[in-house]
Amino acid sequence: MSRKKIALIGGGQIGSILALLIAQKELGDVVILDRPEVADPMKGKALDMMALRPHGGYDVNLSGTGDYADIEGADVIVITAGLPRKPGMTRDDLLEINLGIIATVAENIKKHAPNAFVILTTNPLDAMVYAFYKQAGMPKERVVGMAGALDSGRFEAFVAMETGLSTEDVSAIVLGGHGPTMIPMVRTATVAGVPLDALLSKEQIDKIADRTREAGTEVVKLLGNGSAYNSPAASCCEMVEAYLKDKKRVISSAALCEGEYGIDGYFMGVPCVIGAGGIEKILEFELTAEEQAMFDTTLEAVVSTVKETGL
Ligand code: A3D
Repeated sequence: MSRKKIALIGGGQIGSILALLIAQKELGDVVILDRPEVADPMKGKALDMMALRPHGGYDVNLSGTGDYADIEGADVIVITAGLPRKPGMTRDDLLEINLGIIATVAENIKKHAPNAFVILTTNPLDAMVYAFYKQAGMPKERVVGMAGALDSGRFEAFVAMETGLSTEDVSAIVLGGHGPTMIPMVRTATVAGVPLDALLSKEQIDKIADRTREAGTEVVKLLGNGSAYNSPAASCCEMVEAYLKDKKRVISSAALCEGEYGIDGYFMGVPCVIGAGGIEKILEFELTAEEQAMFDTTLEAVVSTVKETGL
């Protein structure tokens, strides 16, 4: 039985951590692809992680490359290629340059690994996943954006920090676009089934929701150069694992909605069942009038960024 092949397009901050996480979980062999001019540094990163194997207790192979021929037949692809934000930049400021990068990536994936399950992180996420989908011509079940997993994780982390309770017991989801209009779903969040409003004041809950919406920007400001990478890599790894192990995990992800939540033809952060079929299902539930109003606002923001792609 051969191992699964996982290609990472972009071996920067997220790509590097993700390679290590995938290796430690032995999800498959990892190919890290970046621009041809940095093929050697990619080979160096991969070799360093090969040398970590005796300490890390894993046996999968890692390799680095600048040549798309090396991703031939990949089962899973995670695209992180593109520029990250610098302090003062919004995600939308990255649109033009990252759009060009995604076009090249889409063309090469179509050629070398058309049967892969593809996860994107490149920002502005909701527009980049749409652009990739339009250009790669792959089925909607196998194209998804990673954002909700991270945003939901941040929400859960802040609830755990504020209550002093275990993150293991916090269950919370963030819906909508990956930007300041995202919707931390306060009403459905619980700690082991106990609703948030039984544990925290309205003021505390509002503060957590606001911090969740701005968590990426908070990290960008503190880092001073680049954006968050550890938690995004872990979020991608969770999605890769759900697919390869057919786990039927429910993970908020940017999936193509065709009627779900009243959205038609846009990728939006919604609760997705991820298993061997890729995005197997989008789970729908009724929103309150207030939540629906927030959903309308986030959809407007996504549509406006997508329109800027001209696709
Ligand atoms: P970074 O460390 O700069 O890595 C990006 C890598 O992409 C670099 O190694 C580049 O050399 C490489 N690259 C650039 N152009 C190409 C190309 N044409 N082909 C192949 N590789 C290329 O960034 P990062 O890893 O920190 O972030 C990657 C992306 O994810 C950025 O766009 C971030 O804004 C985005 N991001 C998204 C989230 C979400 O939750 C959606 C979170 C964090 C970061």
